[in-house]
This record gives sequence, C-alpha cells and structure tokens, in this order.
Amino acid sequence: MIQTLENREFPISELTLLSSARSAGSKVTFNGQEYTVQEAKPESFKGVDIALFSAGGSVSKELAPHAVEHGAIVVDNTSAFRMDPNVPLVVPEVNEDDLHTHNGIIANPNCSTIQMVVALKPVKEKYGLKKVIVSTYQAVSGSGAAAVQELNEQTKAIINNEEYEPAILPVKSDKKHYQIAFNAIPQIDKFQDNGYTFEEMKMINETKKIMNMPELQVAATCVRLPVATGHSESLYFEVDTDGVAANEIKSLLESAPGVVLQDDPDNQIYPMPADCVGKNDVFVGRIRKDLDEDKGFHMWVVSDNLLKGAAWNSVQIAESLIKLGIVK
Ligand code: 2RA
Repeated sequence: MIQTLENREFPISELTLLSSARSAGSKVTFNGQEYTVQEAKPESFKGVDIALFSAGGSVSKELAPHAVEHGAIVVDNTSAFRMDPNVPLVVPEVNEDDLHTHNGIIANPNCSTIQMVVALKPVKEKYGLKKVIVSTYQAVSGSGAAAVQELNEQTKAIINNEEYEPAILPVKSDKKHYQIAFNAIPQIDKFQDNGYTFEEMKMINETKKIMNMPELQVAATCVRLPVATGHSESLYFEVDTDGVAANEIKSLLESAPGVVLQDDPDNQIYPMPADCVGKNDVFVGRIRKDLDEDKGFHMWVVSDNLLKGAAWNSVQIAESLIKLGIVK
C-alpha cells in the first residue's frame, strides 16, 4: 500500500504509519523520507482524513469506529465490514458511486472477487448477466508472506529429497496442513456448513453486493496453486441477450476500464500470472462462446492479487474519494 501510494504520487500532506505494539518503532521510507511506525491507538486517528486499514479483521473491528469518531474515512482491506449493509463494498470500475453512501467505513472486497467483477461489469451493462460459475487458481501470497516462504522452502526441500512438514496451508488455524509445492489444494479458508469454503462464499456474496444484483446466480470453487503472486480464474457466465458473439464480448472488454484484453489464440496470447505481477490491471483472454448454450461464455481472468486485489483497489478508492469531492 505504501509503495502504491508512492507510485501514484498520492497527494499526502502528512503521513502517519501505525502498527501493533510489536512492530511499533520500525522505520519505513516513503518518498525518500524516513518515518517511525507508531503503535495504533484509538486517539492515533485525530486529524486523519483517510485511514487505510490492513491489519486483520479484529483490529479493524476495534479501531475503525475510533478512526471514524475522529473524522477519518476508513478504507478497510479486511473482511470485517464487507457484508454490513451500512458499509459500501467498492471496486471503482464497478460501483464508484456507492462511495457517496458511506458512513465512515468503506470496505475493500476480497481479491478474487475484485478481478472477477471488473471483467463482468461491462458484460452486465451491455448484455445483462444471469449466471456466473467461477473456478479459481489462487496464488499463495493471498495467504500471507509466511505462506510464500513455506512454498519456497518446501519446493527446495522436495527437490532436494528432504523432509518438510507443511504448517500453514491451506489454512493456518485449521486442523490439517498440506503440501502446496507441486500440488493444488481445493480449500481456501475454512469450510462452512453448506460445503462451500469461506473464500467461495465471499466470491458469491460480495459479487452480488458489488454488482447490486441479489438475484445473480453465482457458484465458486476456489483452489490454491503453487504460484507466488497472481490469481487466475476460469469463468463461465450467461448473458441475458440472444445471439451475442464472442468477438462482441472481446471488443467490449478491449475498451473497458481497468481491463486489458490478451486474446489471440493463433499467436498463443493469453493472460498468465507471471506476466501480471506488479501491474494494476485485470487481464482477460480465452474468451469463447459455449458450444451448447447460446447465452453462455467462457473467459480466463488474471490479476495481481496484491495490487488490484488489495493495495491498488484500496488506494484507488482513496483516489475516488478525492475525485468525487467526498474528501477535500
Ligand atoms: C486468498 N482471497 O487468496 C484470499 C486473500 N484475501 O487467500
């Protein structure tokens, strides 16, 4: 987030960096100036216009109301408030206007949801949308830096025929842990009573909220792959218009905000996570019509889960708050 603020030359007159007591005192350089990170306390938010939160749901639940009390607008990157009906859940390319309804807190959606709705919004606007079935191929960094370290060390250990006991994935706090190197794990976050994981339910519920389509049919299967950064998704969607051609979807997405079309099978052009790392866009390709369902289409969607899926979407919301005159 700090890097993204710097890259975007975000207009900041005063920057305050806050953390837990454990990390307080550490030094961070921003725009060539060194800052000392301070312990986050309820009173730390006095005089703050925009507070970007990304320290876990319990921290957000505890401190975001204090930040709001002190006059800040909170952009929260955790799942704490996402489904709260009083909190807008915003992807600027999709529902920027929802920012006007904020009550102090704005939620940043789940990474895998963000890239999907950026790609689907133009389709919904032009052809209507009835149904979405998504299978994800998610990167390990979605589970945190320690999980990426586990992937790296495990990969080396397996190549060297050494023992390595998995300790983090699929979910640190769940009962069992599995090898991620050279594997695919069909569990992201814990299972719910309905057989879906929490990550899958985030994709289902958040998509309906962001697109303002409670009636949209959505199903998700979320899978973790041994990729460090960059989530990929295979989408099947059904439009609400007869006779749409795949080329019409392609030209629509070619000019859609935040979307880059990479779709040229003859020249083997399609999005891949290794190419999208460090970029803010959502990359789409492999767009083709279903062979049986006239209104059905398939599409491959890739994005940097740490940027559009997290830091960039949060900073983009902050930019929108200024652009719309909500923060002056
Ligand atoms: C993941 N979506 O990839 C999560 C991160 N928020 O695990």
